[in-house]
Amino acid sequence: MKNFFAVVIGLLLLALQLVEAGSNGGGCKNPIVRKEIRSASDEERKNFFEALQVMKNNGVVDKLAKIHNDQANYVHNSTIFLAFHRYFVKVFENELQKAKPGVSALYWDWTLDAQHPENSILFTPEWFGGNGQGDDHCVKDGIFKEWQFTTIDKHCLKRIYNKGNAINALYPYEAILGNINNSANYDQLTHAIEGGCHGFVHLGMGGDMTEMYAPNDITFWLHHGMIDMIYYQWQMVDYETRKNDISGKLVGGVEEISHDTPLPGYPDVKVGDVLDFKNNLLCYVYEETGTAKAMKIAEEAARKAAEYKKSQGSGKGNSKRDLLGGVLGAVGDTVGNVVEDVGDVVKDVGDVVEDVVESVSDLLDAVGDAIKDITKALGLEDVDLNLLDPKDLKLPIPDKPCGGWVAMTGISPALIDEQHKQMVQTIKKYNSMKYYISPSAIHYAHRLAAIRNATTTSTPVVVPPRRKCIPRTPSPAPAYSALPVAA
Ligand SMILES: [Cu+2]
Repeated sequence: MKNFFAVVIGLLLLALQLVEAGSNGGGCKNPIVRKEIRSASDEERKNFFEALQVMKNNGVVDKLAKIHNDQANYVHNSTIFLAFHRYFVKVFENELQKAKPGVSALYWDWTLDAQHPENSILFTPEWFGGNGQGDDHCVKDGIFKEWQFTTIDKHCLKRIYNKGNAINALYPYEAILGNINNSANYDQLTHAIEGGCHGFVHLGMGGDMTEMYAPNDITFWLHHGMIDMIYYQWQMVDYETRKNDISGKLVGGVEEISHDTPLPGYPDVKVGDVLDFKNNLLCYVYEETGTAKAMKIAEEAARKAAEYKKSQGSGKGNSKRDLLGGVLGAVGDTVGNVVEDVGDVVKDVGDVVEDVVESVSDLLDAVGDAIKDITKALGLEDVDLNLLDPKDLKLPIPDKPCGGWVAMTGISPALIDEQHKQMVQTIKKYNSMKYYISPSAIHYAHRLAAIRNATTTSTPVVVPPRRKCIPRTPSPAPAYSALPVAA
């Protein structure tokens, strides 16, 4: 009898394990939570920075930059872009945890800085420092200002903002949502992102970020955390269908990607291993910054406000009725109680007028509450929109990416133009909504308040705007089968 129960309990435990395994593809019970760097606590950021210093000291930072540089031709301008970089960020995260247990990868939601990226808190002396200075464009502030790199040669960290002291506007979340909604499969998404929002960040910062050893700049990892989160958000729209979805051509445009395709630089890892973020190997989730939620609130508020204004302004009947209500109201005060019928009419019209008045206060409330709600969704304290230059209430149109960079990546200029066109259309659509306020604008108002109250400021350096792109030779497109086997 004792044995019988032992067997039953054993079978039950086995069944439970199978259910567990079947529901999440393995034992990913406590996924790592990846946060936006500004949402992380001071303690979490401190640990992250300390882990990075350990990784710099033991050569890991340089090793990862070299891997990216060596595999560059196989992992860009190819459908493998998102899959490879997903795993690459995971490798980085594993190294962080080896350096300091409990540290996870963080990401940078640059959509919040889309309007004026150079004013982001990330580029302050207390964080990653700003633009490069002097003839060699070395970054001379920030916590890692002393670092020297070894890939390809010995050098300081370089940044050369693409607009002199400023960075070309980045994709706002409105345009990212467009990418997510318009991509029916993995292949479409990966190309939309690689030649779109991804390139703008590299190109905007310049220096090491526009080289294939970009991981020298720690912001590379935060940027690719964001890129991976966009992929994650796209998968979450229909997780069951999209968790292992893969399609498209590898570099060279001949071979089709499959779950068995080995990852460049990591021949033991297959593409099929790095798609589902809930599997054993990856096992993480993202804590989102609330941009998607904030946008929904902003859109709804704008729609309501516009609807109300339209009914009030263009509907001539309405304003006549309002006028009539006003007149009858005044008359009604005196004669209403004399002639009962007229009194009733006055009462009816008065109700209509009251409705309208109520709508006005509703409108004010709606817009006021919406701003509060958007701010809350973004996890910010109250913001003062009066700090904004009125033009910053709208989203700027980012300039087209630089031709030299386009050549280096090997991505088709026609595809990059198409991505840019779509993004411009999306931004114009939102800018045409009179009462729409982008989460980017709200966040920028918040940032401006912080800049105003800052006790430390970096010495402004005058850098002439770069008008021309550095000419680049297009990368040769190797056949994927020529993939070198890593040592
Ligand atoms: Cu890359």
